[in-house]
Amino acid sequence: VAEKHTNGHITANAVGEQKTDYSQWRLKDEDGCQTWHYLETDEELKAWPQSTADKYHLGLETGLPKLPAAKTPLESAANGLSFFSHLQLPPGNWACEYGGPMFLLPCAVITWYVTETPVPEAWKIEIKNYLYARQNPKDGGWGLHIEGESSVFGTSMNYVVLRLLGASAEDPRIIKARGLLHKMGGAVYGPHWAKFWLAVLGIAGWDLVNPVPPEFWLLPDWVPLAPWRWWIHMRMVFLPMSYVYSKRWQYPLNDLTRSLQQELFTEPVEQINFLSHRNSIHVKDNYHPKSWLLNSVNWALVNVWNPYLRPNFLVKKAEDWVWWLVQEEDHNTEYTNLGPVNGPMNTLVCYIKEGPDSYSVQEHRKTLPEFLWVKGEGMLMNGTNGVQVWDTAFLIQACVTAGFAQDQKWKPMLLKALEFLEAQQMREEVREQKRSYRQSRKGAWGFSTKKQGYTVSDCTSEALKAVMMLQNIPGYPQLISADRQQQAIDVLLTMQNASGGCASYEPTRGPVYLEWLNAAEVFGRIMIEYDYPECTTAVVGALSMFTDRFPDYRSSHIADFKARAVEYIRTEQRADGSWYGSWGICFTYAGMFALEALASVGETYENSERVRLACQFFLDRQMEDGGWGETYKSCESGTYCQHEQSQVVQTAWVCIALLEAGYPDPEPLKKALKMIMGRQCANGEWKQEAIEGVFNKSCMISYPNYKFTFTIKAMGMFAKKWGNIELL
Ligand code: LAN
Repeated sequence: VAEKHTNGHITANAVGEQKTDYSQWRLKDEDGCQTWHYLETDEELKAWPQSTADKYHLGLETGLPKLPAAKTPLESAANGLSFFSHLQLPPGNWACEYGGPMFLLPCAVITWYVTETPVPEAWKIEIKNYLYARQNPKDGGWGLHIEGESSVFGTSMNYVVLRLLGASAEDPRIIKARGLLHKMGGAVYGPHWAKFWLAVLGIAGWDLVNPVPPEFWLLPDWVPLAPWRWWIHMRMVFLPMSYVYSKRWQYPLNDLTRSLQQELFTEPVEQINFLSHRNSIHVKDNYHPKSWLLNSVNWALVNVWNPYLRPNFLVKKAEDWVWWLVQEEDHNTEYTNLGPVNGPMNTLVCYIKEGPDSYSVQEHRKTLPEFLWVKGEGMLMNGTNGVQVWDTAFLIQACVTAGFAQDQKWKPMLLKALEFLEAQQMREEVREQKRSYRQSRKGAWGFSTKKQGYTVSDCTSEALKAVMMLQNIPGYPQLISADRQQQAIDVLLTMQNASGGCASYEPTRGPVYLEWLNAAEVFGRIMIEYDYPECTTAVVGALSMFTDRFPDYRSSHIADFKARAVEYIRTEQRADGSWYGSWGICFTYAGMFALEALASVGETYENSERVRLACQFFLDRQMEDGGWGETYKSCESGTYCQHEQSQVVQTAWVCIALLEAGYPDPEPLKKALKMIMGRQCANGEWKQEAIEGVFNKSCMISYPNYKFTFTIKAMGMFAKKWGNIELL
């Protein structure tokens, strides 16, 4: 196909499909804040050469050399590390695509559109390319996540994105998507969040949107339903959403949005009774149907409270309080915000409240790009502003486990990684911690960056473990003092629930029946924090390692915490020996953590019936080729769902699980490691396989660096236990 040059080396083929020149993209990493840049001039290109990491992430040829073929697990691990080491970024961290969810680009693109924020041409092109690449070939739609079946949420929202970015209504791919959308009943059958964005765009009336009353924020703190008790991701989305809802703010209609009104619905827009579609929802979108309680509350709000009762003074009070909380969130995160949904929504709130050229809106415009990522398929939106701390911590741990930390060859890389963790530890509480309902954070680590600034129980634990492991090795500097390690422990000790388990960002604050108010439809278990075996195990591990080094620091508190935490892990085990995983897919992920927790208190195959049962659960599921493979359906359904292909990452998880458990027979492990080694490329790389992670039971998310970190760890553990024997 003939290609012609346009501005900025963007090319278009004969059918008008555009593509940027991938040799012009660069990833910038400043203190862990990652942004992609499309360089346009020759001077820029010369001054800022493309790195190996850039090339790798963009799917370009890296030119990394072939390595001597690995025969033993440690050789394979070293080859993997050799490849992975080239992807380390200057501040010391690793980056990656963190895609999967298909409802995030709409948040950003719709926000840009209604706040009239210019979007660079190269971005528009690559966002469209990504969405086309991810369009389900079968029916032309999009699902909740990249591997999911088409839904109204995915299809309507991504359809809108494509059109806002300039796709023609007559493009065959758009026609196909529209056809599917109509077959599903049109955009009125989308979930709450889709309806919200349609109302913001002015495409639908606010009547279509179930209530998001800011008044809720005025409930006294003791009320069990008060929003401060909700899971942080829900309340921080509810917060700006309630402001926009209260204002009934809409973007003025224009030709494009008027046209979308005709395209997205199955009947002429003038004839649609939006109010009657408040609860319309397609089965594919209805993962968590609304409860009768929520339906009744919504009914009362729509029919009684809003039209007759809602006093103006209360509305003002609620909006003011919400605005204050939005400002605190913006301030505390330097406008990065907790996540990719509340970030765009806070932007919109600032725009409504303070105007297009305000400082707050300008800052938001600068930080939103931290969520975007470019890969071979185009530009997508990450689930967080990165996976910096998390992946870096695991890489350090894997290297120490495999004995690589003593090797001079890897020392500079690991030192850099340690420096990164040092820089990313949170050193201060947020201002107004109590009033803004924030968990303590001094000494903690988050998942991505210090700037984002949210404590996560297991991120703090994994980072602290990595620091302790490395600083324990002669030759590494004590970058993080004993004091600072103790601060991390102080935070962790605030995070245990009455059950003994640990949740993610905060101890659980609300009752389980809050789930009856789950209005999102597309997600399960989102309203409060729950106990997670994964998070609990990480904390147990950090506490154990810490007591080995500082036996006198808060020792009785730690011992009590650990005992109750491990007891919680025991009670979470299912009758078949397994544990359900909430953040990785699924039983293979949680089982690895649970067996680590049990091993940390000396409970192993030799002395524990439950550990033997857990091992058997895995052995029963080992595949012909020695690997394990589980599909994301496990997370949705709560039962182990066999993947047709074994997966490198899950196989590594199970190997780690069996090694933690002290499983006495090396044969299944050898078979598994052989499979992993067999999949390794000549340059040490492993290729991406099925998606690894999950949240809220229904949405999958990629952890592409796991194929390096967990394989290296598994090989290292095996070699330590059974020797670095030749397997291939
Ligand atoms: C994450 C990513 C990391 C993850 C682990 C650390 C792995 C976990 O052990 C604890 C929970 C945590 C921090 C987590 C929580 C929910 C997140 C932030 C995500 C899965 C990444 C994306 C997701 C977020 C909620 C996406 C936005 C969607 C909404 C429904 C608001």
